[in-house]
Amino acid sequence: MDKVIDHGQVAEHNAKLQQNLDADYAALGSILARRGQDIEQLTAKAQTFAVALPSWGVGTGGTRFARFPGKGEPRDVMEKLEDCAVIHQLTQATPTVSLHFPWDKSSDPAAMREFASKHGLGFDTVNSNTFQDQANQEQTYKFGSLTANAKAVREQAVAHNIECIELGRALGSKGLTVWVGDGANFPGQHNLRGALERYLDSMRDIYKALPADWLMYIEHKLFEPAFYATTIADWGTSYACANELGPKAKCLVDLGHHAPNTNIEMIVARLAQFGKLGGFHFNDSKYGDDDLDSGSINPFQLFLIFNELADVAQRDGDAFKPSYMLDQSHNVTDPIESLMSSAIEVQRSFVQSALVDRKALSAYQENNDVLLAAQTLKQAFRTDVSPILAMARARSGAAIDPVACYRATGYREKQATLRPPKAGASGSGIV
Ligand code: PSV
Ligand code: MN
Repeated sequence: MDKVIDHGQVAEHNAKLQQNLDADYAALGSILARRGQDIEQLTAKAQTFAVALPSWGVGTGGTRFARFPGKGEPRDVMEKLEDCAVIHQLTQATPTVSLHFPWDKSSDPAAMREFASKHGLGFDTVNSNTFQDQANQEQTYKFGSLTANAKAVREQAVAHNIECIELGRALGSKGLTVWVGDGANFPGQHNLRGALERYLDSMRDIYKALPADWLMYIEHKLFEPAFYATTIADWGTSYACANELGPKAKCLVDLGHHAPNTNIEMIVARLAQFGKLGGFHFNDSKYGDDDLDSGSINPFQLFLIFNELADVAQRDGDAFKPSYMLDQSHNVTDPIESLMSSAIEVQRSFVQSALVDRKALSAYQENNDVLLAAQTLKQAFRTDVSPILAMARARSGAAIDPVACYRATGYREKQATLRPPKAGASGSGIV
């Protein structure tokens, strides 16, 4: 397997940290043993964890006001894949990349496939983009895409989604995520019910083009860019549409797409209960779609979401496999560092959720012992599983401390020389 970073550098980094890690791991192992938990089993579980990287996340993002490009950021999809390979090499937690079209449309998909397979990467769900106009596009999405009044606009948006399926198929993807910014900015701008009817008609046409082994993920978002009434604003609408469309349509929960204080873990439980939980876009936020690193603002919420997923896994077994993706935008951090940190934070919640004593929790719930039920969750959440995560990485050939190792390699500085800014380059896609 080819490596972007010299394997010797990772080994040298790990050698310096291994002794301390062994001591921390042994200490945590005895704490967990007292609770009847086997650290080896938890480490093996951590090694199975995987979350997809958003191709658009390796570029420096921006806000509605400005974008401050970073040094050595990727200028095309091959360079994005190179950065994704670094993230996976140092974490061994991100084996797939989620592409966004047309941002990642390449004239040489064979080269993409070759690079990916040489570096142990696969392609996750593909994402369509009808929230922006592209150069030389015939119809504008100014007044909507899949919901537009004009049939020609809707047809163009449907055709783009079908093209995304074709592009993804050639790369080995198995799903299409559809997020539209469609909606109204003013009361009266459009007929609320009519817009959803048109959305469903368009989605039916896309659904028909799905290969047999593909899923379609409907991503909802409370607001922005349509501030008055977003057509697919909430999980209820997403669920109703997924139901209308059929078994291959599922709901995707992006953590940043809800009003502050929304109980997202309850949404997860509801969608799972009715067989429509398809997957996640992990990120964190203070206010709305802030696209911050996972676990940076509200790690307890992330843990509670994984606690619900552990409950579903206990009920439904291994058959339940929601797709995990990161979706974040980096304005002030190095995107590679942020994506590594996020992958590890999501993995942390995954492992912590396995620490919950589910039998005890059920008994406390049964007996209305509210305090001990809450403390059962808190005990798992408060347990620092960092040695488990680091040991899982060390055993999988990744870095014990990915950010420190990455900085020591000087990768970013090297890219700053190798990748001088070029006009028209597709930095991150997020403006
Ligand atoms: C929209 O805010 C979103 O979460 C969707 O997933 C998009 O595809 C992505 O961000 C990139 O803009
Ligand atoms: Mn998203």
